[in-house]
Amino acid sequence: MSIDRAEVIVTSPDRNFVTLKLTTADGVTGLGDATLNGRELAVVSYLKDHVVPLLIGRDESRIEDTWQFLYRGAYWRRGPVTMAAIAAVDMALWDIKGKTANMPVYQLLGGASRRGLLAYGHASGKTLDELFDSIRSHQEQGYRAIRVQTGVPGLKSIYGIASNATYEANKGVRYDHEPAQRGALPHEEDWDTRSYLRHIPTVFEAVRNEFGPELPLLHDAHHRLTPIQAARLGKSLEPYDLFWLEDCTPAENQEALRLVRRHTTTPLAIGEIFNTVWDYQQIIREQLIDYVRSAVTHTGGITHLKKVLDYASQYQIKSGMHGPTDISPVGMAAAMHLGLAIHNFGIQEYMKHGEKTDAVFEQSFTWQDGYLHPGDRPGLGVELDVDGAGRYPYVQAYLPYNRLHDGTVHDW
Ligand code: KDG
Ligand code: MG
Repeated sequence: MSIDRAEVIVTSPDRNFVTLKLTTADGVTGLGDATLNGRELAVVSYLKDHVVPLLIGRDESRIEDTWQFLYRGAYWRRGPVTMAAIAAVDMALWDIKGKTANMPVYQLLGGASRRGLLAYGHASGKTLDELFDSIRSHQEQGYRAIRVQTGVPGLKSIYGIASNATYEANKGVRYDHEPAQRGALPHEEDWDTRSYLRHIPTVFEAVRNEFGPELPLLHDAHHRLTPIQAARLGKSLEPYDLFWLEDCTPAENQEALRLVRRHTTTPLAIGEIFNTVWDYQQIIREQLIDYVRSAVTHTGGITHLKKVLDYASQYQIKSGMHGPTDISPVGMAAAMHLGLAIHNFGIQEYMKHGEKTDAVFEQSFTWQDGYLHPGDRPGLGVELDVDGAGRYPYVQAYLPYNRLHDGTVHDW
């Protein structure tokens, strides 16, 4: 057996997705997600120009060997483009292996460790009333854990809240809180850390008063704080018992988390922009985080993220895999299979895709009472309607960026 065909399919039903489709000599197909929000075509080129030619004729059963060949063989290691491309190959090979074995991928990873995956959704609102409505609507949709993002007085637009600009730029087509906007240039947002730090604890106090102590609440600071500011935020949120505070600092400075940890017991989640186990080396070994946020799509696939999570498990650190709308249904399926199988599963982020996306990617997962399950179809359980995908060509889109009031570019 060998890989006969490798196609890179770009489609933009509600937003851009990059999918690798492998076909073996006897006609078994496998899908992998290679979507890198705002930089999609870089991964397309990496795959088409440099990876696809290497895959033709390879034995599709050799997943680990192919991973090492693509990682070590490139000489240039790590980085989001490389690791998204490798992830797509890896997922597609697991998909093929599952179909060949007639088993869902989670069975190949050791079988189910739980009945389903607790998932959290994104509630947001510019005002408290809007936020409360959004939380209630998420509860009605079955969510048992909810991320809370709000507007901050004095700031026009802010991460995590659907802005009118986003909606208009996308010509009325957007997911609830999809931050990438279609158009030739990125949208500018504004930021002020002092206003944010004053406001957020009051929001969580109001949410706890309204919704009680039980509901798991999460919050994403989206890389914007210095270590001492993050420490202060974590401390000020302690009375509201967060499930986690995410990306409190731009975490490439791993040592920064030591300072944050010294001041707060609010659990910390980090890693959606990380792409290898080496990005986590210090923060896992020193137990500076509680949840690993990486997506299968951006961390070299199932093979590599499982290694990260196995390493994390030695320190009682759990998974909290990234699952915004820019992870395609294929990437989400891979996360669900991995999350179902590992022991140290924590929670899964789950933002629903749009109707057009769900029509192009036919999926087997279930969503019931706040829990996800990948389903029992052999492989990953996702099929791509290639003709349908062809009806939605790539549309240029960018993530926004931030400026402070004096015009300085700030972390977004
Ligand atoms: O592409 C960027 C998004 O994936 C990111 O902004 C979403 O931070 C995010 C989250 O926690 O879902
Ligand atoms: Mg995040």
